[in-house]
Amino acid sequence: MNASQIAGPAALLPHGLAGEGLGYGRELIEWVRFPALGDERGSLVALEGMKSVPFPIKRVYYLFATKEGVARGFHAHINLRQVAICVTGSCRMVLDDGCRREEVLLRSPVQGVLLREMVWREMHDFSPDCVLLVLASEHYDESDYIRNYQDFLALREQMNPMNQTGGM
Ligand code: T46
Repeated sequence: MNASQIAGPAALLPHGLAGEGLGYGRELIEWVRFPALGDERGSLVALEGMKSVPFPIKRVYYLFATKEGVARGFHAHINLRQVAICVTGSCRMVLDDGCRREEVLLRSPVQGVLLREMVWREMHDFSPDCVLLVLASEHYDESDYIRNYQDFLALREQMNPMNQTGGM
């Protein structure tokens, strides 16, 4: 796929992604923190869309029993926001916006990392007990995935407001 072939998905972006929506000028790594509501019995975390989670939650899934040495992800999403929380165990997540590539260690049930649109993600080094909980802003849609890194870079470049001429 080349940049001209992916003009379709870019043109169809429901949020009209550009600038802020694509994360320009923002930190690549954004943590979302959840207060632990504890008492003498233990701890509890409540995850609420548009409250502790910065979007309405349409889908929840979790990764568990990931085999040793296996890495997952290796894709970006055109129109999906997610928060990933390691509720038990740990894993390393790499985020890449085409300009910056940073990594975080997820190992806390009281904070998650925000996965914005058009950010390439990879997950590595899952501990045997890792349960990675993911809250998603949209239902599952395979057509929303960009699974080729070169296509991702081309689409990012095409959507960069610095490259927009402003007219047709
Ligand atoms: C992401 C990272 C963090 C479904 O049928 N429904 C779903 O909601 C999901 C998430 C997946 N699937 C199917 C699609 C594949 O046949 O489950 C299989 C494994 O999915 P995938 O290879 O995409 O899994 P990961 O771990 O590479 O990526 C997942 C999410 O798909 C992705 O959105 O951001 O976790």
